[in-house]
Amino acid sequence: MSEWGPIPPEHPRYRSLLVREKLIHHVGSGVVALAGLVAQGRGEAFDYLLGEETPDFAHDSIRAAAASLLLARHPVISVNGNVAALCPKELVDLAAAGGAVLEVNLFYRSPGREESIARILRDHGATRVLGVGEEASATIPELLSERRRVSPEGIFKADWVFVPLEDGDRTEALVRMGKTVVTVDLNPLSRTARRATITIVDNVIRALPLLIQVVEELCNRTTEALQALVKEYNNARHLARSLRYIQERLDRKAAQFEEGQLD
Ligand code: PTJ
Repeated sequence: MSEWGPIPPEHPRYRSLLVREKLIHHVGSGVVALAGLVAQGRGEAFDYLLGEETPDFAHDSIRAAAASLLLARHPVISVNGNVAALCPKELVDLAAAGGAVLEVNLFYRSPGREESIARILRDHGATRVLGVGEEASATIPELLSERRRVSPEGIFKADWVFVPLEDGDRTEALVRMGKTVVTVDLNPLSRTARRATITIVDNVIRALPLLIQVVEELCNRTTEALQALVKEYNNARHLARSLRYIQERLDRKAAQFEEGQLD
């Protein structure tokens, strides 16, 4: 139900509108920051350019991300307001499949938000959620935003951190600390996309179920096989591929439009 009444299922952008409504609802519940709506709008614009489906090249980054998770000794999934609202169950399932710890980490930290996000994760089956209140007592060096406050048992000592929809400063800081940083970002030009070790250019809603599936598929592979998957991945080349994908898709669209085909 939107503010204006129910969204008709036959609306051409029904699914997209439902996602928006979910985020708007969670601004009200205190889970999503107001700026989370701006972030979603930016994501939607890039999703249009990708054709609103997981591009073929994204599967390679998902495979490398899954392999790197299975190789990690202390993997942590960093949860912000947007991802908690959009895919809470998938975050919990990914943590279970990959033996990772969940930690709430917010850019816009305000009283009650961390607790609301931890509650959503627990409602979806999480038994341990770090990063809430005083537990986030360690500091990421050289970082000024509230994201610098992390759990000493979680992000601080992690060797692998998953940071879907992240800001560039923290990605850079985590990489500088020697951690493997995996992100999901629809914008291949963002600083996070460029600085992360592995960037999945896709909508987090589509990417997370695929990532869980691949983690489950790869979990019995040998260390050498997993290392080979990570080694053959190159993030810069991957981002170049994503830009070419968008460029070629737009060229095809432009040619269609020139012929008067607007569908
Ligand atoms: O909950 P908080 O306080 O930690 O704040 C979370 C937000 C997302 C508001 C904060 O991290 C932020 O301001 O992020 P940015 O700098 O706007 O970056 C968000 C990035 O995520 C942008 O590059 C968007 O294109 C991208 N994005 C937005 N929605 C999605 C997405 N990528 C994948 N899937 C999405 N659904």
